[in-house]
Amino acid sequence: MKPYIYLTRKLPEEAVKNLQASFQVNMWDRDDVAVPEDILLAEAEKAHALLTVVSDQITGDLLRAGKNLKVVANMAVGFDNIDVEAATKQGIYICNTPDVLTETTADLTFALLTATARRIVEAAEFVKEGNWKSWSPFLLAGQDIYNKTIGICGMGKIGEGVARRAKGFGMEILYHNRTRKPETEQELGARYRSLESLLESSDFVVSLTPLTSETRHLFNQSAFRKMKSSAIFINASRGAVADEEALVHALKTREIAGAGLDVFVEEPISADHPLLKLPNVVALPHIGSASLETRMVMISVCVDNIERVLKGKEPRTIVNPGLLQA
Ligand code: 8YV
Repeated sequence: MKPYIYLTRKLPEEAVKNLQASFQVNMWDRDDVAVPEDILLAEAEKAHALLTVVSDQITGDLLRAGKNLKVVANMAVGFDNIDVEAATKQGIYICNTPDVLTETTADLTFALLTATARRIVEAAEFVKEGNWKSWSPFLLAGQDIYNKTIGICGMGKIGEGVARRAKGFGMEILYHNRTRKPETEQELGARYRSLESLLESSDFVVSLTPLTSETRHLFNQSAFRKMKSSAIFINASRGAVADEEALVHALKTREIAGAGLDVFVEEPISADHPLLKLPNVVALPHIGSASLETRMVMISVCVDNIERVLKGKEPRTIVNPGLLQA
């Protein structure tokens, strides 16, 4: 019997064919709706490997039910959707896709900053809807980006990518991180700040921090109050690092000027969500790493990790390295 792999999303035919050469493969092939929890659980009970995405909740119960399960390959660098501790106890490898999405996600983060500051989405809709009747000096005037101060919260690889782009725009770069990054400070002139000082001094506050128990609701009412009233908040990490209710309040009362959001607490976000009713919000459907090239590489990293584990080798990108020593 060939080992059984379950893919929670539709993958390109080529990738599925390659896997089918050595494995039995089944996948959730609907793009309009995510795999329901009960089906995912039933598949996890049978599977030797799962290929998942960040909106799949890979809970301790699911992992414990996966009696044959050896590896979960998550098509993302983040893995807050997975109970890694439970996986480690069960001896299940959790793999992610670091590095390959760094530059693509930094591109999108900077594009979101640009779109929000210069009101690009609003302006494009304005033209398409036939509202452009005359030119006036302040028609859709936004904010400058060059020479402004960017505050990057979470100076990992993607944060560094955003800092490199900011340097090209002549921005002053501040950052906050668990640990200081002397090389980044030297290379990019980034300056370390406490969170409070970063919030107070930045024109653009950019969240690229992973979601952990420490970063949940890091951007809360008190954080938004510390920001400049002209500040723009950009979130390209995880929705729950911000308290969305506090964010709506800060945007409505103009405690801050705008927000560019690629991530939300609930994804997909409901069209009725108060954040989507605000004119000073640019909202995207979690497309940080969504370029054709990068998504293809992310898939091959996942497939490679799965193949390696099912063939008795160590995976290349693993988030519970404790297992390697075990
Ligand atoms: C994922 C992401 O690609 O890498 C991450 O952590 O959030 C995105 O790049 C996307 O969410 C699909 O899982």
